[in-house]
Amino acid sequence: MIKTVTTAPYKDQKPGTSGLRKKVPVFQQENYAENFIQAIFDSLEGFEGKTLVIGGDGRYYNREVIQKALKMAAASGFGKVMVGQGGILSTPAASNLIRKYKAFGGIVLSASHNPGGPTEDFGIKYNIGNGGPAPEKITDAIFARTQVIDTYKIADVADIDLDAIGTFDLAGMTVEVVDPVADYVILMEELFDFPAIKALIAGGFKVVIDSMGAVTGPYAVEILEKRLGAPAGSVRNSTPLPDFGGHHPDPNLVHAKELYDDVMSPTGPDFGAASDGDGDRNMVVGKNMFVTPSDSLAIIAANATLAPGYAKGIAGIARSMPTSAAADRVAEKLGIGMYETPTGWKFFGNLLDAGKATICGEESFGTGSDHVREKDGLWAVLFWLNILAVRKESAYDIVTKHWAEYGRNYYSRHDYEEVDSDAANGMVTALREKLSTLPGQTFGALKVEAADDFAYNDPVDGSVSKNQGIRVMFEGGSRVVFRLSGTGTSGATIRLYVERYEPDASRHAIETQEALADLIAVADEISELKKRSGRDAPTVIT
Ligand code: VG1
Ligand code: CO
Repeated sequence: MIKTVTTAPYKDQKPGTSGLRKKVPVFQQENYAENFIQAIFDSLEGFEGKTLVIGGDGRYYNREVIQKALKMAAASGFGKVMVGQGGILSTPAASNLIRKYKAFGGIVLSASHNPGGPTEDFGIKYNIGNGGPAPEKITDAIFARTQVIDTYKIADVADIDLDAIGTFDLAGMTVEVVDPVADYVILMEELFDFPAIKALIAGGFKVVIDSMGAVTGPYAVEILEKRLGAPAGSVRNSTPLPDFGGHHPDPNLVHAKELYDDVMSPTGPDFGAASDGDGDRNMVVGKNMFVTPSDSLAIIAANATLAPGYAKGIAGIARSMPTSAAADRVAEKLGIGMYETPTGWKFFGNLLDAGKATICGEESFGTGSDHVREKDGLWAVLFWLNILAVRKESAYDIVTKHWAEYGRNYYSRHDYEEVDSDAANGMVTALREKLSTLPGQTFGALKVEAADDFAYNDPVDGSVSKNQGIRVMFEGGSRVVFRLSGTGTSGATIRLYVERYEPDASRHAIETQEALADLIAVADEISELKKRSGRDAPTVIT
């Protein structure tokens, strides 16, 4: 029943910030997905007879790759695979299953916030036994293996019915098709004050969630509508579709604009949220208050004890380097540890496992905690609802009071998408060469204090990750950061991150782009971003 198939390496299977992402037609090449999956298995040791979790965000090609992965797991000697019904598992739900059932690891099929469909994106990522993304040591080994792979093993058997919950045999391996939502809901009910949120909603507080045709639909319907009593229809675009119904499931001010406009209208809902393709991100919007992800992290951390799961307090906070320093001030006040990591959730795993950090976040709409080892979109939404329910104040009041207490970190990210790769690399190289000459230079009222290419020394395992983003820091705490995206699939995406700290509460109501205008101009002067990219404006401003 087990066949060994001869194959040849593909040279382009290097995992990025979060797994391998390519266009669907690339994944549909002969043996392309098989090569990568076999390379994962070949890079692991000791999984004989153990359990693997498999699921995806429902995008185009999800079911086909799940069938391949099941047959290959059987051929490689796994004892059991737990797979979400219909092939569905959000990234945080997959992380939870791995942890709860002590699986050896998991394969999550998703290209997350990238669009889906026959000519759009697909992705494969591997998660380790703690439930989190494989660390660089493993992704490097997987890539090395893809470069020399010459065979893969697969069970030559019929497909499993992914829509039927139950236990099946596949070439001697057990396949358990599970409800993708049930265990996740149990976890959320343990962490948050559901009765308080239910009372808030029963009192007329109107909440909407836009699942953008992606994976969070079934989770959000079960939690918000069925458990918390929000009226039917409160979850929009709630059926996961192979092309996300044409939505670009990136919860930002461009792609979730409808929801944003609705919440901002005087008669619209009181609170809205959107999530991305695989359910690990969140955008949170209160009436007249868009909450930046960096502020969201800080405010969740500052109010953490209001949620039952965090009532005893938090041990530390971790944020990715480009995320604003708003959370740092909260950590300082609480007298707890603060960690700054490179972009990508895989860097939080060690800190969470070691108990150094309880809450983590990224500026890219990702927030999470030690409840799983991934960022978790619905978790963040529930955390906000819990805080709103207990404090009985609006999101607007909560955010402005937070700024008054801690100061405001004005913050924005500018993305230049699908830029010519050589032009983008040229910009980064030129910036690197300039770094040592920048300190001491002045640009208008701004004086450069320090400039570097961020390197991270993991305090738990001692590993070092270099070249994680160019930082130019100015006196007074302002900074600009440049990075190239590691998740895009065509050309290069340049990300510019801009931050200014404003302690003075009388200056907290300035429009963000205005408050950052001089820094944005200096960023362009230092990097020649516009000239080199050939663009006069960013594709997306957050
Ligand atoms: C982006 C974000 C990063 C996030 C990553 C994966 O990476 O900036 O913060 O961890 O996506 O998120 P990059 O390399 O494109 O900047 V997801 O929701 O796509 O799994
Ligand atoms: Co995602």
